[in-house]
Amino acid sequence: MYKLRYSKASPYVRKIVLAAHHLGIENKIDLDVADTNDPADSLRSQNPTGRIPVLIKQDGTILFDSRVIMDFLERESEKLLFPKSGDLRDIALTQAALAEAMIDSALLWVYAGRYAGDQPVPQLWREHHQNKLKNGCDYLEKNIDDWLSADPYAGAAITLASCLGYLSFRNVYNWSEKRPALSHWYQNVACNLPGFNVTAPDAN
Ligand SMILES: N[C@@H](CCC(=O)N[C@@H](CS)C(=O)NCC(=O)O)C(=O)O
Repeated sequence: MYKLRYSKASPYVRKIVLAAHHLGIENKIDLDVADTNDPADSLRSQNPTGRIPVLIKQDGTILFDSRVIMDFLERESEKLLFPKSGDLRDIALTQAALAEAMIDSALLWVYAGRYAGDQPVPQLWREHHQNKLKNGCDYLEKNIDDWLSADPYAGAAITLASCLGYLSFRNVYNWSEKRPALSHWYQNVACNLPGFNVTAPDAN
């Protein structure tokens, strides 16, 4: 068994749990809620920057961040998250990297409000990240059919599904408006990923 320091709202955690479902090893993972805001949570002794996800192996070895954990889980299974080698691997990892960069912008946007205290969040900062999300979604709208619809690379599809789910959950960016191809992909591919419903950030 592995222990996963976890929060249901976290898109990076969701990526890991969806990956475990895809690999068929979700039953090997114990979810252990972490409070990233609580300095007393043991999380900081596991990951000095206090971020989740963190995976703790049976022998006590600690792994972070989500890319490292995904790589480890893939090696623990018979299935693949990304092509093993070659150009297709580079392409699939690049697809996942775009979705991760969009998650990063979404988190920075959310945290700007959360940690502003009584100061207003600079409009420039909000726009900076909204523009990245808009450009990322415009790019996906044009390319999603070639990329991910026919036979998606699981690791890339999982990361993008987590990203789009988080954008909606936190009302960061209305990615589906006037983006029929991306909306179609979400309904037909993302929503059918194993574990999609149970890992939704607003699911009980
Ligand atoms: N690059 C990291 C990002 C992890 C990350 O930012 N996690 C967020 C939750 S989604 C977090 O722990 N935030 C708390 C903080 O930054 O203090 C990964 O892939 O695991």
